[in-house]
Amino acid sequence: MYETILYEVSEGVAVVTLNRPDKFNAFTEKMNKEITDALKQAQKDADVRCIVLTGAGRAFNAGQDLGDVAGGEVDFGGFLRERYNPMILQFQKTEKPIIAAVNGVAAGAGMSVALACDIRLASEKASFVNAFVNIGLVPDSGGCYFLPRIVGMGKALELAMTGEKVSAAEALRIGLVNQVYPAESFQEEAVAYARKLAALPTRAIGLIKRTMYKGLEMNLEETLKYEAFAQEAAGSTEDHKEGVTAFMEKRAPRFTGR
Ligand code: T3D
Repeated sequence: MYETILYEVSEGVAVVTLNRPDKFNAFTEKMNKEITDALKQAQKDADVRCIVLTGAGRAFNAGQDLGDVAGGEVDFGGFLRERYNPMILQFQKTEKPIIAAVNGVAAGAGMSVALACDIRLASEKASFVNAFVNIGLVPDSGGCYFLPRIVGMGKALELAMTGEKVSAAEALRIGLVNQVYPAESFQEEAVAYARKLAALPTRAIGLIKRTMYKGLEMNLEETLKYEAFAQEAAGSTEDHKEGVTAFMEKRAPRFTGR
């Protein structure tokens, strides 16, 4: 069904694999659209309770396919508004946890996409390059929004202004990734992490995601109000009842995502 990505669902986890390994999985218009569609598909599917985004071959994603834009006049504003911005917004609209399983280099908009995911897991072979400045551009696809919020303004400016490569170990040190795993077992570790998330109360997790991101834009009073609204929704789920019942019965909860 998809041409530039693979989409597989198993045991509550949808794995979306960027699949242009010869081009370091660089973005084409089709891939932008297919990622957006895959996230929508995962959002609609009640069997999917966690999403993993990863890359085929050696790279995670090298940003825009520069072969598609080299030598031509590019309408940068239109390019971003029509292709990249809807894709990035879909990461936020998807009320399920999204893990970037960064198997190799994540550069340019590929790095931005990893930042737009909720959790970043890295292979020890992964690296991050805020490559925009290296071709005289500004971080886009949410890079200017997420990067300072994740690593702080000082580090964000350094990475964006120098365009230097950050290793997986350094990414862990500065809080750019949540975990680093050996390359040999990376895909299994990432899926195991995703399965754990998929077994948790999915609706509460969706509300946590929405409320935390909204909290970045609101003051304390507004956030408190939104938390009360979110708690009403979470408190009416079957998973909440199950969590309390399991606690009282001194057993492990069996969450169903409802
Ligand atoms: O018009 C616009 O550009 C607007 C859009 C903006 C969004 C953006 O994402 S802008 C940023 C675009 N991306 C880049 O500038 C990254 C360019 N690539 C690199 O800097 C390096 O390739 C990497 C740091 C990603 C990896 O370096 P390295 O040394 O590990 O590998 P390599 O040898 O440079 O690349 C391996 C292959 O992938 C190579 O192909 P070949 O020679 O083996 O046939 C290379 O050409 C290809 N490749 C890597 N990045 C891209 C790419 N092909 C097309 N587009 C790419 N972005």
